[in-house]
Amino acid sequence: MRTSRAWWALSGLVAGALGLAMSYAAAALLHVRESPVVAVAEGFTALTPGAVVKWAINTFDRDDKKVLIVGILLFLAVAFALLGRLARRRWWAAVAGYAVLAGIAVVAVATKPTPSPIDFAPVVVGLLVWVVALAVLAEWLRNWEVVEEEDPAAEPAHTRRHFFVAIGGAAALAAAAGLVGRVAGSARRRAEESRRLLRIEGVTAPAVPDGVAFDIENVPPWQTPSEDFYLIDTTFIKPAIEPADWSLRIHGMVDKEITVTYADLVERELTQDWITLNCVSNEVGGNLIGNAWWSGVRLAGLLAEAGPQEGADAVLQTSEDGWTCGTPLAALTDRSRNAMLAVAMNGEPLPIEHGVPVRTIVPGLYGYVSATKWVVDMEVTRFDDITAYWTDKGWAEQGPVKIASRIDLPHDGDDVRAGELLCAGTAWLQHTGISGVQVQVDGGPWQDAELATTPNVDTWVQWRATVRVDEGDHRIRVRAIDLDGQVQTGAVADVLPDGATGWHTIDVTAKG
Ligand SMILES: Nc1nc2c(c(=O)[nH]1)N[C@H]1C(S)=C(S)[C@@H](COP(=O)(O)O)O[C@H]1N2
Ligand SMILES: [Mo]
Repeated sequence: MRTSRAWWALSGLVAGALGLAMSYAAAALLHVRESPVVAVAEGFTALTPGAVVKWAINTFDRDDKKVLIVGILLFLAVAFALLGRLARRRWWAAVAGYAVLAGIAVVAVATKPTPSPIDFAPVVVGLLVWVVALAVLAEWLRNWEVVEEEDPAAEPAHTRRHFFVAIGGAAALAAAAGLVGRVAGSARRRAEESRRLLRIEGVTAPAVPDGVAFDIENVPPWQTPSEDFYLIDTTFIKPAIEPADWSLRIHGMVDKEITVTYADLVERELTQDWITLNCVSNEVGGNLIGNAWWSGVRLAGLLAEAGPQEGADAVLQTSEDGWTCGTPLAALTDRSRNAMLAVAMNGEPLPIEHGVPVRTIVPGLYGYVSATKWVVDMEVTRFDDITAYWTDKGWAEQGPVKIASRIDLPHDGDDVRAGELLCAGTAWLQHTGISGVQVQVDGGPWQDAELATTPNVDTWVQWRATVRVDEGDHRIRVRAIDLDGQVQTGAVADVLPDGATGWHTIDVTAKG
């Protein structure tokens, strides 16, 4: 053993630092709220007895969090160095050590209030980078050892140089990743900060209206909290636009091109309403749907100021990140439809991932043809003259929502008690409205469900029904009827090109 243990320890340290820096950068770029280290620090605080936390706060004052983070980093530095040394003789033990550290981070992330799969990505990135970086460094160290072993007198300059280049490169990469993380993270922090300071005159947060919810346990709430609202977009890095830097240009086939700044916009009369938004990619029974209180400015008025010209039938919307969609002009100018430039969601400025400072909301259209987040440009045009992000990929030009209903209780595969069985769920056809919901057991007669109320035709409606099930396996289906009397079709269609159809069906087993 001629190469010193110190080189192995240093390799472990550098590989560890590179993994950490990469996971930090990944967290910042993916807009995961916290990097793994911060998640661990928070989990640690949550598990620490109150008295100790109080002592820490008293002792370190406002620096208590920094002290904890520095403590964790020091612990990791020692662990990385030891794992590096361990890797010399017991490679798999070192890998297992990294896996344990990653496991701690996974637990910390999983115990956050609303973890989503993407939140785990930084941990995975970190673990992969650790293992690969250590493998590369170990490879060069071993070569160096072999050369020394074979000819102790020889100067192993060649292999040594390779090792130094590798370890220097890894350290430089770690520094670069750390910098990327800092820059991406600080843009987000600035945007968070100005969002937090935003006060929009007139925006309210009303209570959930009476009678809209049955408040049945395990059924999604009628109002979707913003942090639980589904997220769909094509960005890896969410645009972080300061309101002061935002403006919207309305141009194209108009009499007068106009540009609206954020200050102009929020001075206008506000419109506020409950509106359900859903994604064309929502499978039958899926959860790419949410219902929120939106506040904004009606597009009908803004477009009237610009004056659309004869022959125009579409508005090509573009977001700051370059995503596009084509929206029927008529849906935006129709004064009976509350199409708006939304500035707030559930009484708060839009969350960054939901389009702060301004997004479009159009009741009755799927998001992919209407709900542009971070919207900055609207060109009045003709469908014949444009294509947009999703229509380029084979989705339909027009995207009116389709009638749908969902069973939220019981769940597919549940064991239930034989006898009376409470079923509950939601149904929707925004801009038209739902007049009835029916459930069916084992292909029998359709039974009317009870409907909750709705404040307008633009939201989903909750339903409940009690059915009888004998002991054994059963299949339960649901269908909705719209306010024009049209019954939801049972014909199955895929989400591509213009939205899924078919009855949501679940299987349950009733036991005595
Ligand atoms: N800028 C931008 N806006 C976008 C998208 C996008 O990819 N980029 N996706 C759309 C789609 S397909 C849907 S379903 C809704 C989802 O909105 P949400 O993420 O706020 O729920 O946003 C729409 N607006
Ligand atoms: Mo969507």
